[in-house]
Amino acid sequence: TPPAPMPSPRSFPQGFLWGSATASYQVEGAYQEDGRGLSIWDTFSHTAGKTFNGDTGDVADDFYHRYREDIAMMKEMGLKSFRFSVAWPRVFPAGTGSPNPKGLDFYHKLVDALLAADIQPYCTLFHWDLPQTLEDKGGWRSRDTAEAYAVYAGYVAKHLGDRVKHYMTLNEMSTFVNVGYRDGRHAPGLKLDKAGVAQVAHHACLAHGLGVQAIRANAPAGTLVGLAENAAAIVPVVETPEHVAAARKAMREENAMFLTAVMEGRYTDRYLARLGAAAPKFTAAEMKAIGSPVDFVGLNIYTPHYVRADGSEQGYANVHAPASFPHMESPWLTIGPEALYWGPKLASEVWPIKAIYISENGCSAADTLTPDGQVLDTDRTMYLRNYLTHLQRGVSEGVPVKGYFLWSLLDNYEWADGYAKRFGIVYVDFKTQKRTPKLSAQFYKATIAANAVG
Ligand code: PNW
Repeated sequence: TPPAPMPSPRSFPQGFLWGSATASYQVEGAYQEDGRGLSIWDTFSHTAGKTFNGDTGDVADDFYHRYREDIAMMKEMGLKSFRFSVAWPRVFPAGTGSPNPKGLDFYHKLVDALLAADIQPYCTLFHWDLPQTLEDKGGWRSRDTAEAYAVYAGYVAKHLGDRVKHYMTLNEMSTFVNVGYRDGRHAPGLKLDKAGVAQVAHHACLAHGLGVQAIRANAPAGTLVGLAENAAAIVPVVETPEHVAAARKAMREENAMFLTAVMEGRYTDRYLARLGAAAPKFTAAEMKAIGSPVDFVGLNIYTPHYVRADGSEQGYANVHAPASFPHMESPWLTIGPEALYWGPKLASEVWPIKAIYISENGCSAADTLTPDGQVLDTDRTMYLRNYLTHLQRGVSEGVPVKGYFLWSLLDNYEWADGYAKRFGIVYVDFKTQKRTPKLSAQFYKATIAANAVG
């Protein structure tokens, strides 16, 4: 029985889409099943010294076999939607060429099971598991990968399009490009120079744009297309007109490499000037494709990006976190709940966006099982309550946020951090695959039931 809704002024509009998010490589496992090709994450995680403890996604949450039970859990929590990603190498084991029908079958079954539970599927077409065969031919350094992506995206949209109405092209271009190709901490583990990184970024943007066009060309009319980007969620340190004006400028400029390019179909002058000779090579036709209109914008928001007005010609200055700034279990995960107010608000002021989804928000925490088998994650609950309170402020002021996907449903494979960092509202014992909803799952269930944050 659902908990009795508490009367609260902090309610969300009727129909607000409460969901949770996952990604193929982080939850599925079954990495050699039904003809799946290898991805750059299989290669990377199987290379000694690349991930914490040598952890891989070979098994992960075994979601490939357990999705029915996990969907039952979602239903019990009252989730209205579920964001999952399709593993490109399941569908095209070599990235291009012949599709693998057995690979797509899994997503047919997943989508059918979600709809049977009255949970709306939101499909991400790329969450970092690039087919290894494509990496061998240059990966995102090659423009061909953007073209191959569009063929793959169109193929999936054609086959799932009768039931999946929302697609996100790429997840977090800024993370997979910068962390995978500049810092080398994520697959494929490269440390390219500035020009190399800028070109990879351009090909990612191009894949997004060509993907939008391919999805529209292959799915029924009315299909909605967007992306899920972890754009810098700019927050004015102080809420005064001058700092807010500075924040608006920062929103465009700090996101020039990805979200601004996609929203405007151009790189900002400052971005190109900053790169100088390292600026990407591009054509007008490519920029037009990159700027293909989207139906919605997904924002993955975890941390605040503080700025202040500083009287400079640029119009703002970044304010970096002092050493004592609080963070969650992952050191990068600084706590700034206002990011869920300012991020979507500034995005909707700077660009003409019809609909915004918070495509990810959540946190890692040092979860432990009590002797009687519970996980009392008051820290994660605190984090969620605070962030949702600020999201509610925005929605009540008219910021067009239509839904929220909590990252994540389950503890899962946290990339280079392996299984050491837990982001789920459901605890997973990775030896037995036993699921235990945490206290934060109760909080989320009550929030959904009340359609308000208490
Ligand atoms: C996102 N940062 O990654 C990804 O979309 C998920 O796959 C991931 O599990 C989740 O957030 C938690 O990390 C990020 O350094 C990785 O700011 C790093 C950052 C942000 C998001």
